[in-house]
Amino acid sequence: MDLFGNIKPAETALAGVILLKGFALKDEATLLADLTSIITQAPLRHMVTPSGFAMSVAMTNCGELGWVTDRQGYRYAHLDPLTHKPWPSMPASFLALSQAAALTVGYADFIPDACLINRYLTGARMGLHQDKNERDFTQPIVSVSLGVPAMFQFGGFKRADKTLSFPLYHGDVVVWGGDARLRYHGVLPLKASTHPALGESRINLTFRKAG
Ligand code: MD6
Ligand code: FE
Repeated sequence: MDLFGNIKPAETALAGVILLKGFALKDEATLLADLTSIITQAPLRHMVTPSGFAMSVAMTNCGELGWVTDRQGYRYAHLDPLTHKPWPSMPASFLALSQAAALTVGYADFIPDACLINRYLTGARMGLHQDKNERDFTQPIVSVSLGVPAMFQFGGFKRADKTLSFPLYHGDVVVWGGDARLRYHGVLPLKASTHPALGESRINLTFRKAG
């Protein structure tokens, strides 16, 4: 795994998971202002899994499509089930950041139509899962971490496979693609901590070409 190595474009498609440390830091102020505007229009909420449990992570979306879960299953939807309105459009700052990150590791034409926004408070976690509700697995996922640090778990292609954990800090961006695209991954329970801009929370933005 080439996770902490230097970026070597010829190898990135094989390695599949690239950590760009601090890549989003320069855009912090704009990202946070745009985030506030999105959450005002489409509030964070605890969605319910198909088996009926409320998720500990609160979620919302922006972009043409939003990832949702309820008793009917996981899917992408054009309308916010809470407001019955389209999701807020993807801010220019979000689009530019995700495209710059994708381009940095060799994806020249990443056009995300979905940005899932996850908010973790102390103790919130995300169990091991695969991201497989998207149409085209040759498209990468770009993941932006803001706020308090979290331990990200990265596993194999079966849920029971061994995992590695590594910390994600404010401003880190991870690009997933290629061979890594369908690996199991998750987030360990968030440790209590405070960030100057985001208080006790961690925000994760995941950009995808879903449709
Ligand atoms: C999170 N992220 O970091 C959850 N999935 O809060 C994900 O589930 C994720 O960061 C696919 C690719 C990148 C990710
Ligand atoms: Fe995921």
